[in-house]
Parts: sequence; C-alpha cells; structure tokens
Amino acid sequence: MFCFQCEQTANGSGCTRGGVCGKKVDTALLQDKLTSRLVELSCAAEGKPHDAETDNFIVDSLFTTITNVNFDDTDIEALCSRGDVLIRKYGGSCLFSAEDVWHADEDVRSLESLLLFGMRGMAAYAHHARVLGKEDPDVNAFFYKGLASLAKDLAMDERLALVMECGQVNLKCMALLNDANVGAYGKPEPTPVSTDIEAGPFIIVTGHDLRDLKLLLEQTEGKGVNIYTHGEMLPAHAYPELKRYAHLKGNFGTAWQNQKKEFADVPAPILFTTNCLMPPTPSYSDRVFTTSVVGYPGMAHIDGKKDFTPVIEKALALGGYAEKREMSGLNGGHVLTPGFGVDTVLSIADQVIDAVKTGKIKHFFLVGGCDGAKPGRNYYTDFVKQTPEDSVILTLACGKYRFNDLDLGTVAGLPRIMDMGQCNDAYSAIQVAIALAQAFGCGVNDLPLSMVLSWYEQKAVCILLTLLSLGIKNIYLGPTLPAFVSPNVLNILVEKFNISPISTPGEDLKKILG
Ligand code: FSO
Ligand code: SF4
Repeated sequence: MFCFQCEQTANGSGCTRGGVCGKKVDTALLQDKLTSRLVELSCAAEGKPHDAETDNFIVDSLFTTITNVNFDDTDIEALCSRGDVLIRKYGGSCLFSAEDVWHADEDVRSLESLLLFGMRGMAAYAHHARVLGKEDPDVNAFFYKGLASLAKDLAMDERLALVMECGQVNLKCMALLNDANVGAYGKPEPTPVSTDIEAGPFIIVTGHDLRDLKLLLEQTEGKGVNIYTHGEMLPAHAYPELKRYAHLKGNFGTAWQNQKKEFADVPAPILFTTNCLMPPTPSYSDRVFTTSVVGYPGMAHIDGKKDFTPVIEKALALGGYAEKREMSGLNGGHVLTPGFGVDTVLSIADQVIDAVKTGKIKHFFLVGGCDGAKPGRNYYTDFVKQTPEDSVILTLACGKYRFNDLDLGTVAGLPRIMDMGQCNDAYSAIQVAIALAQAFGCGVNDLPLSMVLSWYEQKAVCILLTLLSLGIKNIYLGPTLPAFVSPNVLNILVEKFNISPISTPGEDLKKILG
C-alpha cells in the first residue's frame, strides 16, 4: 500500500505498512481499486449525459476514501462492484491503476494528489448538500473531468489549472451546502452551548451531517434521551430549526483525536455521521454506531432508512450519568459559542467597519482548520492567546477546540473569538472577507486579515485550494506541510501565493503585525 493523503502520514512521507490512522493494507489497496474504478467510469462517462445514480456513486465513493471515514472492506468491495456495473453501462474501456499515480514523477504525483484529495474533500460537501436536496451540475461535472484527467497525459500547467479549478468549484460546492443548511435549518445565530452533561440517558452525535442529527432529534423527542454534539457537530446548536429541540442539550468532549480517551467510559452510545472515526477500543466499541458512508468492521451500522431505534435503545439501556457532570473544554471553560456565520457577521458589518476605521480593531485572524494528534498543534492555542487585545479571531472546523473555551473578552463591543462553524463554513469566512474588502475599497489581500490554518485531512485540502484559487496570499499553514506537495510544487505555491509553514506563535505574529 501507499497512502500519504493526511497530515499524520508515517514519517511525514507515506504509510506503506498499514496506516497511522488504523487503515489496514487490504483496505488501502481496495480504496486504490475504487479510485481506479472512478477514473475509468469518468473516462467513459465524461461529456456524455450521466444520471443521478452515477453522480451519487462518484460522490459517495470519493467521500468513502477520506481519512477516518470507512475501514470496512465489505463496503469498499461493494462500491467497486457497483463501479464495474456502471463502467459497463457507459461502455468504458480505459484501464487505470490508481497505484500508478503514487509511482509517477514526483511533480506529476504532487499535482494529481492535490486534485484527487481536493475532490475527495469536496465530495463530502456535495454529499451533505445532496441529502438536503441541493445539487449543482457544475460541481457534479467537475468530478468527471477531474477524475478523467488522472488517466490523461497532461502538461504541468494543465494539471495546475485543474487544481485551481477544483478550488473554484469547491467554492460553489460550499455555497451550495451553506444554502442547503440555511434553507433547511435557518440562519445560524450566536448560541451559548454548555459543556456539562445532565443526568439520565443520552446520545453523543459526531461528524458533520446535520440531517442525521435532525432525524435523531425527531426520533428521540419525548423519549427521555438527551442529545449532545461532539466535534464538528457543535455548530448545529446555532441553527434555529435544530436548537428548538429542548433535548439538544450541549456539547460533549473536544476534537476527534481525543475520542479514545473521551469515549472510553461514557455511559452513552456514539453516532458517527462522518469522519473522523478512529478504530474504537474494546472499552467502547459496542457503543459505536455508524451511518451513511462511515463504516468499521463489526460496528453497528444504521442504513439509509435512518431508523435510529438501536441507538436510542442503547442509550436507554446504558442510562447515562446518575448525576449532572460538570465538564469543560481544554482550557477549563464551560461555554462554547458557535453561530457567527456570514449572516450574523454581516448583520453587524457597520459596527465592525466602524471599529476598524476608528482603530479599535486593528487586525483579524482566521485561525481555523483541522485538529490532530501531533504535539505541535499547541501552536494554535498559544497563537490565539498571544494575539493582541485589539484583534478578532474568526475560527471554524475542529481545530478551534484548542481555544474555543477561552474567554478573551470583547473588542469594540464584539466578542474577540467568533466561531463561524464547520470546516465547510470557510464559505462564511470568505464571504465576510470579500464584504470587508468591498467596504474598504481594497482587495482581500490588502485587508488587516491573516489566515493561520491547520490541516489534517482532505476537506482542508479543498478549502486551501479554494483560498488559493481566489488569489488569497500569505496563508500560514501547519502543523506541517503536506507530504504530497513536492519541492517544485511548493516553490510554485510560495512564488504565486507566498504560502508559509507556521514557525512559532511569537515569530509569526511579529511577521504578520510587523
Ligand atoms: Fe475536523 Fe475531521 Fe471538518 Fe476535518 S472533524 S478534521 S477539516 O474532519 O472536516 O474539521
Ligand atoms: Fe496514512 Fe493518513 Fe493514509 Fe491513514 S489516511 S494511511 S494515516 S496517510
């Protein structure tokens, strides 16, 4: 096997004897086989009319191969077989091996990987939008174009153009998902969320799929079972149509990499709607439920009918805590406040613009992205703690658990930390940046705004590509640069976009605020 798609890849270069994430060799080989099927199918269907079944198959298969989504060979084999049927349907003939990508010239491999991993991330967002009834033909068409390109002999500049196009299409995809979420659940509004757990039965729901949460809330209403979000599900509390459920009580735990410790002895089941699933330990494996594209051998799976009865029964049988448990975030705080989406921030735009003009706010930082297991990630906590008092921190995705329970007070009457939501709510951050640039009559790169991002898996890749495709410069990226960015491709990114690896909070702040 060879896999280097995530930040924790072995030795910073590639997993070859099983994944650091727990992915087995056979699973990795099957994922390559599935990717090969997707390329073959796209070669056969590109430019032809394609049906919803094929579009959905491509999206869900790409999503399945994201880090920490599916470890179940049976699921991946079933997808490969469906791929075979679809390839025949479109009269496919091209024979492709994804493994060849890993052995290509290092710059070709780098650009092909950026594209493939970006598409995997984007597929997750396309999936979430689709389950809420929203699709975009341009987004669907790009999956065929991008996948088919992997079988073509292209010049480097053509490959680079495809990578940038992936970023542009992902902006559309994130906009689609934002519209789908707002259409279904209303505009997010700032909402304090407790980290404490009430007495009695409860279910922890993690991942990104708000529709799964909504269905679970409906099915648990009046049953004496409370619901707690975990990880990337925290922003759900901010949506009017979700927060109106009184039994959506609070948020449990922190980011994904702490799950083995946090789930070990909790008297409740855990529902995984998407990544990031880690191989469960025996202490809680009988309490793990997966749904949608998530899978793990031996774990209970809730199928597309979304009957959550087994999860609810498990919660009732376990009974929860006998008494209320006081819990806190990583810095000891007890309240998290998501809900600063694009609508909230733009509704106070005049206040923000005035505060910048009068010098009360001197700088904005977007400190966001994935959390992860490596020790160097304390950088993000320290960075936020060291930002000056006349600055605002916009944040999103699970990396925020490093600092989202800190009370940094207010600046010009505004909270200093504003949680914009899940990783896909990078869309909100982009819209806010564009609106600020318009208000000040300048470009986004001329704003007193710096992006200090953390990455782990492939959704972060597509978001980074979106930012670059918008021409956003001077991004700081950590905790380490992706193994799949070759030195030559890195040179291009540095020359065109002045992207830099993070160093220390003090040094980076000095450079930024210079
Ligand atoms: Fe975190 Fe995992 Fe949303 Fe990623 S839960 S690491 S960027 O999934 O997708 O933020
Ligand atoms: Fe290794 Fe990451 Fe691939 Fe898992 S997803 S096999 S940890 S590179």
